[in-house]
Amino acid sequence: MVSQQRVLEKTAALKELMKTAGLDGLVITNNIDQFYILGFYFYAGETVLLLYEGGLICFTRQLYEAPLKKMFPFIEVIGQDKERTAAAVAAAARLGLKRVGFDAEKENYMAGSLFKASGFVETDSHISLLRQTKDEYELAILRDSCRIAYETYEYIKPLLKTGVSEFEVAAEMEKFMRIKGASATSFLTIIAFGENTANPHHETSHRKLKDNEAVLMDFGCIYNGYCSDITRSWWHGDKEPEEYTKIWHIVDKARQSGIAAEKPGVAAQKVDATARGIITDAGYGEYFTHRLGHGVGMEIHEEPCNDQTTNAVLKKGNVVTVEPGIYLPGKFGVRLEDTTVITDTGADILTRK
Ligand SMILES: [Mn+2]
Repeated sequence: MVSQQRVLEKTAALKELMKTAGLDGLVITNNIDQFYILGFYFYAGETVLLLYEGGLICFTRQLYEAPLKKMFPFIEVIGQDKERTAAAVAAAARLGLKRVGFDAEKENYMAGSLFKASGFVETDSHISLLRQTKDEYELAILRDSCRIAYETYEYIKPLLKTGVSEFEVAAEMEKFMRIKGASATSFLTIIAFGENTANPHHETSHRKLKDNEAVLMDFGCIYNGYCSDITRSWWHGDKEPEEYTKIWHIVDKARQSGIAAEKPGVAAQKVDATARGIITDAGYGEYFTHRLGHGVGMEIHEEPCNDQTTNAVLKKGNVVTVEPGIYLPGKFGVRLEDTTVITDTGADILTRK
């Protein structure tokens, strides 16, 4: 539950951005953005928020009206089961708002067309910008979310026996995370055995684990609304091929170098280049086929991203993954991933105990 104080802080920060953009109103229709502002989880399409200098109006389903009024006495809550987008447009006119923005990137075609026809203007993703920098409240939750993911790895690793299927392992891990308080997985759990580890986005299957083959798991949970993301790879059995050991250590060095390169003021592109350089110099550059990492928060993929094309510069409070990999088609692959937070002087690993 988010405090009323925090709602006021978030809306104040958003109003500052609105002022800079010359807006006297903003409609918020994305349910994750709404969760960020109110700490209340609406499903997609249920709610329209209208923020303006004088207040915040929430057009939502009838059934939420009473609980929301109780939670947020300073918000106007209007419960109606239809035409909420039109109601927000009418309210903006009634309030005499001159320049109301909507987040064009996140809007669906129907609502966006109505907003445009009503004179609303397309704006940048102001809330996405705010969401990039995590405050102490959010970091405390992200630490818990990432710790649960790490503990799941520690729990499952000794349970991996020859003959178990990828689906069985995924189910056991997901149950463990739920019991720890997670509401869901943050994406589809990836469990890969043998040659499946060479596919970076393998779809978990009925494939059974054999003696002496590679294991890769990439997973995370949503805990109090915030995602975690971790990947671990190891060899199952006592006949680990030399090449597997070799690429594991290269990837681990790339992971450590990437994290060591992270600090405020550093270009995210440089973090990617640092880790990628380790793999390229070792002769495996063509087998590292994806970006180094991505932001993590209320969604599993957010800005900023550690990749080769970004203009992002890392800031204190960004939460980003570092996940280098080497994938040898038909043989095996290794990916090692930690979720990290940018601090005053560097980066801390969150996916640990
Ligand atoms: Mn990831």
